[in-house]
Amino acid sequence: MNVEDTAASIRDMTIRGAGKIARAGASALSDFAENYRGNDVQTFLADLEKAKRTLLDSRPTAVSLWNGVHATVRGVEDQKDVGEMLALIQNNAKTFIDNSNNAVRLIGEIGAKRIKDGDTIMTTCNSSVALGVIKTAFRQGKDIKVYATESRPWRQGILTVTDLANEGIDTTLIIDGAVRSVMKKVDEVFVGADTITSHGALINKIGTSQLALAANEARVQFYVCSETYKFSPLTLFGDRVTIEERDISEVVKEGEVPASVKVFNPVFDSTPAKYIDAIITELGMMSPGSVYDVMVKQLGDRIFQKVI
Ligand code: RI2
Repeated sequence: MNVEDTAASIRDMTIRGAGKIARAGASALSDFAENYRGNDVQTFLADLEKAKRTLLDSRPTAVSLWNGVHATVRGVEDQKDVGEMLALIQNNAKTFIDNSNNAVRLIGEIGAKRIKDGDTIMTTCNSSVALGVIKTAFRQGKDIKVYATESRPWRQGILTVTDLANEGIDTTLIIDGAVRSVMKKVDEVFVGADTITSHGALINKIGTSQLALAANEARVQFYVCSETYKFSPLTLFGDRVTIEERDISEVVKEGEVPASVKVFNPVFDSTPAKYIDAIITELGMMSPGSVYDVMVKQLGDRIFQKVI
């Protein structure tokens, strides 16, 4: 798919989920490189910059997209001609996508070990990584039950319960307001991530922080399932994560409330590190306090380059 169509599909959420939009961004740049005709280096770099911007502007919150796009163009300026640049972009994109898929599989295997036979689990929204953990545990023969929140306003919970039920898992859909009440029955919570900051805060679907608070109150383990490309290098340098606000038509129909009523539709929230028991990554299970070290190690010398 070309860059503009990919960006439009990410914006209107036809392509959604933090991992998926990152892979889609990498794939769009790979297609851009494959179809590029021209051999002037400066023109190509300007066209590439425009393509990057189009993708990055599609949705602001999930740093996975930023990391996927930047991993795909890494090293381009060190190549000697456009041909080498195009080959590098396609190669980088393939590496990023392969590593991403592999990370999701590894997290499934690591996370599944936290689930015991007979456990009841809660999840929110529709995280392919958290669902990978739950499905891996089920495929290992563990008898589990899952409560999934509806996740207004987009109701991604419908996708989640459909996926789990198709797998044969005992699945119950609850409305978002039922989280605290149902938490009494739950053994572990598994959620995904859109971004994790350098100080270990989780940015995920709106309502996740309420889930974490309710889990903390009930002494239920709260696990975040996240590939390390959801760790935000931008936050190392003090940047705040932009919380996406979407159109109010996602919340109310036209004319449903008096015109004087304001409607606010933030679609992500922040869960402080102190409410997170562990982050399950492809590098293993870690505390939120380890995020800084992992990020610095992964960035290596690039930490001295301009990342903003
Ligand atoms: P995976 C989703 O965002 C949810 O917030 C979910 O937890 C997160 O991406 C991670 O998804 P949205 O695109 O990468 O529905 O685990 O707004 O699939």
